[in-house]
Amino acid sequence: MLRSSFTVLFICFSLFTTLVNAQVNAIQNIQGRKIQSLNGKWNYIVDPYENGYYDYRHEPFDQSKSGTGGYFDDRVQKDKTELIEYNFDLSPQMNVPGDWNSQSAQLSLYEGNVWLRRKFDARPEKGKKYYVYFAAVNYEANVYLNGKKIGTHKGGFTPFQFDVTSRLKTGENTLILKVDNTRKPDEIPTVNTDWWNYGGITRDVYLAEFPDHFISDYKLQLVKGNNNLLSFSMKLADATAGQDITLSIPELKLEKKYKTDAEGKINDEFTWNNLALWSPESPKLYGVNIKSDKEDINDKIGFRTIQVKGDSILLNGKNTFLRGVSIHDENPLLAGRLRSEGDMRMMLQWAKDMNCNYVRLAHYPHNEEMIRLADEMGLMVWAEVPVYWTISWTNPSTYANAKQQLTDLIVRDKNRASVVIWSIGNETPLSDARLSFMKNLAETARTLDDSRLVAAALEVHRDGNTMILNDPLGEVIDLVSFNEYAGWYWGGTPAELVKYSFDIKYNKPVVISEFGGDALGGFHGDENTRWSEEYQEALYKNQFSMLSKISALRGVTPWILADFRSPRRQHPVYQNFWNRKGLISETGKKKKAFFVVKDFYDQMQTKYK
Ligand code: GCB
Repeated sequence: MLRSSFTVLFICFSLFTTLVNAQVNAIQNIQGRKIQSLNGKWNYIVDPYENGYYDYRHEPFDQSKSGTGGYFDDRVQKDKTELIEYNFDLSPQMNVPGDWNSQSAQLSLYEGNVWLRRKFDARPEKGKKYYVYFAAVNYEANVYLNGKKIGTHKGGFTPFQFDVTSRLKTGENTLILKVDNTRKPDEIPTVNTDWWNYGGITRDVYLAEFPDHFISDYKLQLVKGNNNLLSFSMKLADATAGQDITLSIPELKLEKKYKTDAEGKINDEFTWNNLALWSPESPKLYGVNIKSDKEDINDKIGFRTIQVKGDSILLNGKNTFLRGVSIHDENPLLAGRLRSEGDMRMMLQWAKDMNCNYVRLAHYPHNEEMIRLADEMGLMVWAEVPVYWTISWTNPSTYANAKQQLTDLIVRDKNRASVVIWSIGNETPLSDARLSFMKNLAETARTLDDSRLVAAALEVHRDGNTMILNDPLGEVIDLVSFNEYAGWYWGGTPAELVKYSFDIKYNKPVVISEFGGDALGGFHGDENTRWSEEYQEALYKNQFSMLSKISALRGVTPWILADFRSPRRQHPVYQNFWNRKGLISETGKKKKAFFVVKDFYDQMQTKYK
């Protein structure tokens, strides 16, 4: 008897946790859906001891018998005898989207828990489905609607949503999040990085309305290596057979009619001959429409192929050099995450000013809007997940988390022509455990999307004046992509760089994913004076001479477009919590090295015409 009630209890608990955590991959093209923005001013409470989450015996309130007692109750004092030790109404407000570190001096270095609350009105209609959608929350979110938990999510840069159909009220609703950006060893990323750990609801929040059997996911892209063969797949949120679906591109007078299969899916490949292909020189996007009897979704999609042949990278079949730069998701002028189209445009325009045709969006998924802008502005993209440095390679839940983040990135951006490379990590130290972790990620990427390249930023090892690239992961990925900091962390003065050569084990296109050195904008000296613009300028000139010895060199993404904040960078004069490797300073001024890169790119553009 006792045993069976335990079993029942266990089943109930499992059911509860599954319901609470039920999370499918994020819905494709959220901007193209019926959405209500929940951005704006949110009230917040800083909660370093998680007082609003645990009782004094450290039991979570939301798992207690009553399921109440936490800040998610959003209580206010009803009479003067009542004891309530928090009050959202009287608490300060911050902007969402927005990291908390750049919105309050008190929170600049804060890592921990903050509660955020937004009230909103809704008019739910019968027969419709409703989701709250978060484009990104860093790092762990516990989400409550009208006092009840609707889900939890980990991972600071990818979108997620929860079904709130049964919880949404007509009239006023209260959405509350506990956001925790504490760094932890088993998470992705781990405790050790070189960027600011911006916490909060850093990207858009929406309430989205859907009909029954809505189109949750779709992909329309060219098949690898074939400039005329389109592949179209589509999936309904539930397995409904026989639904009519029309795919059309009015500009091409292309119209295709389908019926969903038993799983609610469509998979098709068809030839189309007069496509104007997407490229940085001509970033052509087509208006694409996908219609069911209940939905009408518009998107803008470009078509191009990307592949590797021997040591060449072929874009639409044409030999290409990736004239790139690395970028963090941070506005140096405001010292916070990029949060508007203007912020993103500024960064990508700076890259274009340097004559880039390519950007490395390091070290984690950037905003979907950033990728859409790259589509529109004509920049190829290396998109990455934060599998960075020392990950817990043997922990299965760490792997599951990395895989989920990679999946969410690919699902979100697989229709963007600009994305040509999925990067599965950066500078991960050699070991067997790491190799199998990374191989599995590479396989995941290829299974989800076989139309792009898979890469990772590897490391070189030195033997005398030779830089050796023999990381076994090089066998698995499509590029020989690696970081090297000759002339900064090792290797003497910039003038000495020319003595180094490379020993690269793999016959694949070489793409240098990072190199560079720091310069404090406006600080001048001779070319041997560390931190001066002249040192950085000489380092870049000599790097380009050194790298030109690699016959298979097919691209570079110097580190980095703009100075960025990092708690690792502590020199009080030159750094002050800023990594100064930017080609553009914290005040937006182009440093001397910027023009060295531009010159090199002008030459490469002519060479690869
Ligand atoms: C690296 C890392 C990058 C750092 C950079 C540096 O190798 O990949 O995240 O910021 O070096 O400045 O040291």
